[in-house]
Amino acid sequence: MSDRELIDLRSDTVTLPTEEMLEAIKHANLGDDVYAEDPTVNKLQELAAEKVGKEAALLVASGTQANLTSLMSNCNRGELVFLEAESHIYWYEVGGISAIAGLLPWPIKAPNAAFEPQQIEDALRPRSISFPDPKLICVENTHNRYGGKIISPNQLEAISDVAKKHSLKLYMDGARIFNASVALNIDVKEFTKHVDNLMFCLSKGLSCPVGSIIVGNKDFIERARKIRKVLGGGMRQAGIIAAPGIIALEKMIDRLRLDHENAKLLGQRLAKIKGINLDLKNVQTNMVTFDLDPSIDCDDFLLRLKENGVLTSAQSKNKIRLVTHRGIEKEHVETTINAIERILSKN
Ligand code: TLP
Repeated sequence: MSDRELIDLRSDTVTLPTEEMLEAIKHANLGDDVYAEDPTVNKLQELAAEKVGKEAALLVASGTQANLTSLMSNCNRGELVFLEAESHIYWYEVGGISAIAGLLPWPIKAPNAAFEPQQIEDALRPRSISFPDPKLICVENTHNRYGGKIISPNQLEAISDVAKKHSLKLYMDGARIFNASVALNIDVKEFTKHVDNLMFCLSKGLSCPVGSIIVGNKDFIERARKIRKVLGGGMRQAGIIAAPGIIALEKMIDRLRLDHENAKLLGQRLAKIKGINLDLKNVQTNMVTFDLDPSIDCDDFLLRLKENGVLTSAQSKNKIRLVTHRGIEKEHVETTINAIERILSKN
C-alpha cells in the first residue's frame, strides 16, 4: 500500500486544500503585504477580526509563528508567562518562548485543560526585586495533549477574572478554537471575548495548506506586525495563502461537526477493545487519545497498524492519538477500528 492510500490519522494538519481553494489561489488579487497592500490578505484579516470579535488581525505562516509573535507582542524580555504544563507552546515550539522571546515560562499542570483560578493565585508571588514580573497567562483551546479538550466560556471567564485582578494579560492558543465552538454549538465570540488576544490556525481542520491568524486590539496587532517582520514573516504576495483562508472561514467551519462525529464513533468502539484504556468523556472534538496496556509494545502496534493501512502516532509512551479531519469518512473509521481489533486480538 502506498503512503497516499493510508488512512492518515496522525493530525488534522495533513488535510489538503479543496478544489475551490486551489482555484481561489490561482485567481487571487495580489499585492505586497509588507506594505499592507495585498487586497486578499487585507480581506481575510478583516473577516477574521470580525468573526472572532476583535479589532484587528494578522496573517502569519504557522501556529508556532503565531504563538511566538503573540508572546513577544504581549510581553517584554525577562517577564514571566504562566502556561499549562502540557501546552503546545511549552512542549512543541522548540523553546522559542525562552530562546527567542526571552521569557520565563512558568508551567502549571491543569489536566482538565483549564486552570482553576486558585492555581494562578497560588503561583503568583509578591512583586519583588528578585522575581521576574508576571505578565501573561496562556491557555490552549482546544487542548492538544489532553486530546482536544475544550475550555468552556465560563472557565475562560474565571481565568480572565483572575488575570484582570492581577493586571495580567490573557492569551489563547486557539489553534482549534472553531472545533470548540462547533462542538459546544456556541458562537466563537463567546470564547474570544474573555481573552485579550489569540491565534487560530487555518491549516488544521479548516483544510488550508498554510497559515494562522493572530487577533487582538489594533495596538497589539501593530506590534505583532513588526515582530512578524523581525521573525522573517513578512510574506509579500501572501494573498495566495489568504485566498483559501477566506474560503476556510466562510465554508469550512460547520463541517468540523463531521470530524467530531467520527471521533466519537472511533472513541465509543475503541473503548470496548481489550488492551485499550480510553475515557470517553475526554473525546470532545476531533481527537481520540488512549493508553495502550503496558504489556503491548507501542512501536510494534504502530507498525502493524501501518501495515493494516492506518497511520497514527504516539504522544508519549503507549499513549496514542488519532485525529479526524476532512478526508476521513465513516468507512475509514470502520477500517481503523477493525484493524485495531485484529492487531490487539493477536496480542
Ligand atoms: N500541532 C501539531 C503538532 O505540532 C503536535 C499537531 O499535529 O497537532 N498550537 C497547537 C494547539 C497545535 O496543536 C499546533 C500544531 C500549533 C500550535 C502549531 O501549529 P503549526 O504546526 O502550524 O506551527
